[in-house]
Amino acid sequence: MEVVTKTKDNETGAASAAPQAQPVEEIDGFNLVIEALKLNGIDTIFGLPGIPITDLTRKLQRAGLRVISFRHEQNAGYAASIAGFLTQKPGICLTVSAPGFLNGLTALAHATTNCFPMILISGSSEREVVDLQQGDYEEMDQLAIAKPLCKAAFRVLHAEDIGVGVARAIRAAVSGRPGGVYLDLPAKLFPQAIDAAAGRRSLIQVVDPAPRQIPAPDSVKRAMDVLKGAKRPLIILGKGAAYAQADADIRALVEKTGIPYLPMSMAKGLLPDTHEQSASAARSYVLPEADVVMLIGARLNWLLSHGKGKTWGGKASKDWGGQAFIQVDISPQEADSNVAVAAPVVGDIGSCVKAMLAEVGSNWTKPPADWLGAIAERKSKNVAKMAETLAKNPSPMSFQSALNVVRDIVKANPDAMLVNEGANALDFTRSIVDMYKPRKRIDVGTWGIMGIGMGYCVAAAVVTGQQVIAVEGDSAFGFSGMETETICRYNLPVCIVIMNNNGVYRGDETNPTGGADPSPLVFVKDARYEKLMEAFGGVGAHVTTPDALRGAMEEAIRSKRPTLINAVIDEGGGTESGRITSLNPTAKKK
Ligand code: ADP
Ligand code: TZD
Ligand code: MG
Repeated sequence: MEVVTKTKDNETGAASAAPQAQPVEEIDGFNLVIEALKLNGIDTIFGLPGIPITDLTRKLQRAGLRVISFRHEQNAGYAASIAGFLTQKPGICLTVSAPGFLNGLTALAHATTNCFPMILISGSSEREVVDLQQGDYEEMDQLAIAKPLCKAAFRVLHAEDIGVGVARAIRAAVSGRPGGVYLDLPAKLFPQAIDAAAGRRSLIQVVDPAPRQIPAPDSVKRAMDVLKGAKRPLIILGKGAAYAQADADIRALVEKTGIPYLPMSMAKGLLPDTHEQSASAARSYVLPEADVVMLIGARLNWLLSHGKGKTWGGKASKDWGGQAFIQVDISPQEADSNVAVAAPVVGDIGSCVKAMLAEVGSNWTKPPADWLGAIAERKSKNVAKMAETLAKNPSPMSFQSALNVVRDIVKANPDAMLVNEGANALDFTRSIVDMYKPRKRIDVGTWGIMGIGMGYCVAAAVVTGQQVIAVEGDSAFGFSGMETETICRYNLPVCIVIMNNNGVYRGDETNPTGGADPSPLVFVKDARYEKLMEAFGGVGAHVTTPDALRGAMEEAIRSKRPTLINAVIDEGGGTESGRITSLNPTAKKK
């Protein structure tokens, strides 16, 4: 701990040479923050320096924490959010006041929406001046602005309260349903010095930050009774199940019951996508046909068509399809959010799945053969159709012919992290590229947000130490592209593949007026994104064939060097909004 030795007289300005002066050890706000974080196992900070936290970033590094400095706070924030998802520890994003804080706020809201534990720590200006609106440097009432966008928000005004502030932020982020927490640290707090021994005593090492939440036995029994009565059962695994790190028990539950399952995007790989019980390739068949659906860590939000309507066999767009839902979730308010839930099981997924496994025992009756057979039939038909498409080799490359290469590379490198954003670049990757291990696929999440790309790449590389592969739409990449410099600066093993179709969804739109401005949906044709990586000392490649793409990806993984591969894709190959055209008002598209 960095302490300052002073004599008591220093504080009154009297000469410290006085013989009766007692030396006292002091510790300041900077060091209390650092010690509080260290005490709670925080070892990595994602952020961007400036007043009033510049010295904090230096001191954090000096204290042995890893400080990853970004080019824009939003990317640091996304990095922190996904670090939280991957580690179950709150990811920390550190920013300056007002604009830096606001730049980080999108990611804080994103963390809350996605149930990822994250703490945004922002420096703030002088309270007295802010509250009287006297026009301080970067003046803003940050606490008030953060509150509606996060799970909890705290401000620390006195050095002796830093321990409590950090402890509360950690607990709020990781306990129950995880989420984003804001911690406001005013500039004046950092140089405040207090007695070092009292300072140390004021720090809190959080005991059991995310306590297990054991489901009520009768709720488990109710759920198992519903499941036992099913003729066409289905399990849906969401990213809450991936977050829970209960991989072996989840796999055992799926395998012992023999129930077909669908992984949501970030739950892919919880069981390998090639698992015979995976119903992914028969999704549009199983959703309307299933009679009992057990959701494990997945919400019935837009990504699951709200559990109703035609997707679920309902007659009209808002009609219930008649399924009985079982919902396993840590949030007691989640059930009945969109349709009735017949059997809510409230608890942490690890405990819930264990309790259900105990009920399954060894003589569980597997689902009826006609249900499994019907799924298998659809699956093999769709898989064969997909194989045909993947085998084609058109020029220019299609999304499919390019992603066939990524599919092989991921298969050969199952420990690699896959980052994915875009529209068509997202949807095609999700359906074509199989995942083999839990928590390897990280993507646009609940909001379908563009901009997570490079922040996620940095965090994935830093937190897991694994090779990272990013499949990026050319538009998606643009939101965080400057972080290629960050990737090079920290020399991270990141291979970015840009599916370059010259625009948002497609690159072939024109200005209907015939004027000089291009369509709002297109970019500079044949942009050479790979030069961006070369500018910072990384490797760039421009590829127009699957063979060249394969060679470049293999070389990136062999060398572990930061690499950007600009994969030229048919500019007419995409559809508007990818797979979610129906959500787009007035778009009746190609
Ligand atoms: P997806 O987008 O994959 O469908 P969602 O983000 O919609 O997943 O749902 C995740 C759900 O998982 C949330 O409702 C959240 O409350 C829940 N959850 C997160 N962590 C846990 C946990 N450890 N135990 C139980 N439920 C959890
Ligand atoms: N801004 C933000 C923050 N998130 C968004 N989702 C959007 C805008 C809207 N949007 C999408 O939903 S996908 C997308 C945008 C701008 C980009 C699609 O283009 P792309 O992918 O190049 O990334 P494809 O392969 O060309 O479809
Ligand atoms: Mg594009």
